[in-house]
Amino acid sequence: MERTFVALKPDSVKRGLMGKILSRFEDKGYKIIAMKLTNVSLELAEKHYAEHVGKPFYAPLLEYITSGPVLAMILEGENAILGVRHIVGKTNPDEADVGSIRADFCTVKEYNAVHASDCPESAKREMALWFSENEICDNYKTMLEIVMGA
Ligand code: FUP
Repeated sequence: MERTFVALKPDSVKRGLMGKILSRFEDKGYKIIAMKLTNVSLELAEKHYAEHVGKPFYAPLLEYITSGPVLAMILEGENAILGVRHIVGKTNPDEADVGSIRADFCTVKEYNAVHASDCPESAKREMALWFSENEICDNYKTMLEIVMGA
């Protein structure tokens, strides 16, 4: 079982798309084990996007991610990192597969609705950056787990 970090960015929150986007992950069967609506400090934004320091879109990216609340979460499931990235779609909505979140809910890569960890190392780093251990609720079973006797 794999865990991954997902964040619905400020455009998703402001446009009232949280429920619709969240349902994509729930419908697929991922288990939500942590979630919070939170304002992102500049310090957290800088740490989160450290790999993009120096790139032309870095400053606007920080401004955007700190411009309003973000719905941060940890999802768990089989091959969750790759599977969630597939549901999210490519960075540029023009290139994202139809049916993916970025294809269906946004038009430009600068405001692309959602973040999802891109590899196990990023997932581990981002989960630790955004959540403390006591915010993780992995002490319950989903209906699927109950039915499967997991
Ligand atoms: P992704 O992993 O799909 O979120 O994409 P990246 O890590 O490459 O980029 C992180 C964020 O930077 C994107 F979600 C949007 C922003 N970005 C731009 O604004 N312009 C670019 O050319 C590339 C990324």
